[in-house]
Amino acid sequence: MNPCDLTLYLCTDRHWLNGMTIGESVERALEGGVTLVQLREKDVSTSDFLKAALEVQAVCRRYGVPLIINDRIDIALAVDADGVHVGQSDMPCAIARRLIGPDKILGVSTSTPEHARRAREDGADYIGIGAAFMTDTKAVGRALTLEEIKAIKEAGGIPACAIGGINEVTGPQLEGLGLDGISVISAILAKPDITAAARTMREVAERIQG
Ligand code: TZP
Ligand code: MG
Repeated sequence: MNPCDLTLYLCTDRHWLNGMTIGESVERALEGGVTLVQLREKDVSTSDFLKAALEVQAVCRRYGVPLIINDRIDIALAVDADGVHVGQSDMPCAIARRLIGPDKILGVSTSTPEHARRAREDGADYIGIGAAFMTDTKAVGRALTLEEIKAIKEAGGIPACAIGGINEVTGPQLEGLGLDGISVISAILAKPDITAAARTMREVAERIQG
């Protein structure tokens, strides 16, 4: 298994499956160079979440890419996933760390420098910073400025990726902010050729790193 590489971090979204299984869509993205996968399920039953987790885990393991579970620590523990990602209204980071143990990957969504500092103090391995740009995928209120993204990254002092509205047009604007990668849903999964879209976004990600 590769360590936690934030370069091109795919979050899943059932909305775009178009007849594929979630495992098939993730496999296409992995084929194009995704380095980390987060299973992000909203409004599914626990049993369907568990089923999806096992399906995506089997694919991720074949590619040696870690699988992170969004929000549901119980699902992560049940399948022995590689990590958990929590938002500001989810299980607090410090408690999540206690529940999953020291060796699992723990990520936290942040939108202020204070969130980022607290995430580091409470044992996060990485932060997601967003929303970087406006997006139709999630109600985000407003987009952060590039200066805010840089300040959040610096306050955290741990690996960080930006999320929200990142595509081949907006992504290059993130260069020079000190980011370790980008997290993407629709710029990969909403595209007819998921593998080609992932390849394009991988190039964007490598260009903006550091
Ligand atoms: N958190 C902040 S914005 C967002 C999440 C999960 C949605 C990202 O989706 P997209 O399609 O890459 O804008
Ligand atoms: Mg959440």
